[in-house]
Amino acid sequence: MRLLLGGSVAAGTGLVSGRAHADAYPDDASAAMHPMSVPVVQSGYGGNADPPARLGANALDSLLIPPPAEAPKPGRVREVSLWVNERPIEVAEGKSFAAWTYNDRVPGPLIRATEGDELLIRFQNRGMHPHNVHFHGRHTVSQDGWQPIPSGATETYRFRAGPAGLHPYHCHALPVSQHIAKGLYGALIVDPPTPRPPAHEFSLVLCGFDLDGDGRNELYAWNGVAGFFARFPIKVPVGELVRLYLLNMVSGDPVASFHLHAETFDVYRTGTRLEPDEHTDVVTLAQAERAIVEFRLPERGRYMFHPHQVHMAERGAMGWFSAI
Ligand SMILES: [Cu+2]
Repeated sequence: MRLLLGGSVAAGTGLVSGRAHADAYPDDASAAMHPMSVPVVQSGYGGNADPPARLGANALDSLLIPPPAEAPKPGRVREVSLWVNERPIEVAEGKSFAAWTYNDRVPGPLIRATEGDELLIRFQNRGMHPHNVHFHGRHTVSQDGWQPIPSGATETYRFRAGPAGLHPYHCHALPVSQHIAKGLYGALIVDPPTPRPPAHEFSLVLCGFDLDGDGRNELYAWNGVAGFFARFPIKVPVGELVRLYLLNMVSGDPVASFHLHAETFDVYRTGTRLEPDEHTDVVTLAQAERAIVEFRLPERGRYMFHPHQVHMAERGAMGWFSAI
């Protein structure tokens, strides 16, 4: 149930073998030539080359595949270390972005808890500016996290995870627009006490990158690397339940959406209820909005996905599911 990516991933390293992927998918080159993937892929991975390990490590690793859901356990404490670093990251091959990061990546680490778990967030500001971490969802106001934590300082946040759903976390230091646009955000999955049905689960956080500081994004990326899923499709088995945790954290564009080709899906907005809110093929999300979507792909083949703000798709946010 766990790993169904294009390419093979060496456990714990995030390294991806594009060659193994190409063996399994001889039509890969044609996918890379799709018009929506051209701007990034042609200046990026360049045909059949393996993706650089540093890019694979960023996009894959633990960002795409959530850890398994766990049954509730009274008194369980989940300790999470989050540190802020202000450092350049590579957001496409050869494209550097002067990011502010949680744990040296954009988006920050994918966190998972079960409703009622106590989250103990150990925060460290290693940056030059004041930062913090503010979680969406329900918690006591004393742990809301909007207060600035000075450069070099630490803070601890403690609260019970809830409600069940998908919640963003992000820096709330001023100006918040800048701190989010620089990359300080991530996703928290909170599982309900009775777990959702077994599924092939993937987390996709949509990012926008303003490389030249003109207030407009030049690149868009699911999980931080533009063009990645155009080149390396996400493999899923035909007919089996797929669950996506979708979060839009793009700054500078009023909305973004997730559109799936050739199939429709159930939408659970914010994931806070167990009955779907709608059945569609496009779900639109403003910044910090999120949705859990579920579908089954009925036949072998490639199913494209992308924001239907197509400039985002053309600048790195188009990808594929490969049903096998
Ligand atoms: Cu900040």
